[in-house]
Amino acid sequence: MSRLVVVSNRVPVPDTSKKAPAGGLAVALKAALDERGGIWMGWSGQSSGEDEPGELKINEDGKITYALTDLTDRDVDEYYHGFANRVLWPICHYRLDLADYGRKEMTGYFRVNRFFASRLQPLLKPDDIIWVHDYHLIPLASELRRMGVKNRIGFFLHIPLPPADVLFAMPVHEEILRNLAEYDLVGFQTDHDLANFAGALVREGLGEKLDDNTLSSFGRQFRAGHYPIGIETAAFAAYARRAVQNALVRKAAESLEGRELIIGVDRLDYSKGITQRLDAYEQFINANPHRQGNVSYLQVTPKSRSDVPEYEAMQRMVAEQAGRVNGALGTVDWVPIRYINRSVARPVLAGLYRIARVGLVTPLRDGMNLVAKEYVAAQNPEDPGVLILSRFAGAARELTGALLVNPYDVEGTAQAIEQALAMPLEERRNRWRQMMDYLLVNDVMHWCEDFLDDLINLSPGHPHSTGVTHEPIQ
Ligand code: ADQ
Repeated sequence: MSRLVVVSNRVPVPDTSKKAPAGGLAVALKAALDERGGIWMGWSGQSSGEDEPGELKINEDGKITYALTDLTDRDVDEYYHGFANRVLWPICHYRLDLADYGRKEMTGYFRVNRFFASRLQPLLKPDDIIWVHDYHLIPLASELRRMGVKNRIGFFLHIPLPPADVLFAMPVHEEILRNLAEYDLVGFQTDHDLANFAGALVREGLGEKLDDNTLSSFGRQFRAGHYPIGIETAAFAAYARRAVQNALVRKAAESLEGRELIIGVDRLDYSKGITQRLDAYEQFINANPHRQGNVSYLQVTPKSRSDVPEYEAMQRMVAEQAGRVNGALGTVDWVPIRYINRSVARPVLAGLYRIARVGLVTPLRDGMNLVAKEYVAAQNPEDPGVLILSRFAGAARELTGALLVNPYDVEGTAQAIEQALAMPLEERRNRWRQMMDYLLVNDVMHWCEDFLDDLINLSPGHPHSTGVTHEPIQ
């Protein structure tokens, strides 16, 4: 059996000092690595200052070798904060207004990918299967190919791939498409992302679609598909069942004093639609006086990327907004919004989802959104809550038992909150059962196996290269 080599920007090296369970993606990839043996490589998250990063930091754990590298300050600035988070992230989330494109950052992005490739290449064996993750590392296959690596290489994009008109606003879009075409298999979260990718290639005359999953572009034939990521459904449901005993969850339940709980859980990010959601909640309260004092909205939002200015501003804005709504609507014995600005341990999170009658998941754009799936998995089958889900989350392609909303339509979302709270038990059960059955089958292990099977079983003779090469960006 070939070894598996996973490459991702950050690597969840197991921390034996912490008992907290890892997230689903880390569990699934670790299971695949445990089975096949292999390497997980990426950035250590640390900077070497101005000096060139030293040797790879190698950590062996059973059949897995974790290989981490530091980056210089300049690398972190240009590759990570610069191009990945201030160009690719906003553009892929349809936020052209927030994209801050600069040649220096773009060059840094390609340079760091070349650097990652140079560190990985000496570790590779000829029949290793390589699986690269996410938007930080799009050029990795091109760089490896240039170094003579002939292994099978797959790529999975965790975030959305926007339509041509949005993507083309990025001056370097052709290079990004060309780099994606260097993989043997490119995976997206949804059929829409896949269609956008194929559409962008065809629109620019850069490629053609040979069949639903085969594309030809830049002198290569390669495969592309959609592989919606899942969660560890059964394990998450078990946490949630047990979490009823958790002291923090019990305290939270008691503090509700019989009020219905509405929950929102997101990384603090403009793509998650938090401010529109708070507006919708305010409208819902104003439009439904009988709910005043009888519901509580808990928003759990750990800080993320707080050294990027947009995120710092957002943090202030959300805190102010929650404060304003509480000031305007709250009473001496009722706080309409409870706003927590940090992360919560997974078992506690599972328990909070379970005691919430409504899960409010309304991103303006999201590759998948695992919170929506976790909320469903955590419900009590006898008395499940209702998921309100943005139609612009990848999860909406699968979770059709949710109340689907347009998060830009604040009044519509407000109405959905009332509909969810008023929903009869039988309808709640039917909607939940349908989603849960789906999630039990389509869990994160299934996602991982599905992608790897397709990558490993590409038809013999693949890839087809016409031998056309292109110059690297310097
Ligand atoms: P993210 O944008 O980070 O992921 P998401 O899919 O919602 O978004 O995953 C967030 C994870 O972090 C969930 O497992 C959630 O439980 C956890 N989390 C969020 N807030 C938390 C809190 N306060 N405390 C503890 N845990 C918290 C990217 C893409 C998504 C895609 C995933 C996976 O942007 O669209 O679904 O990758 O492919």
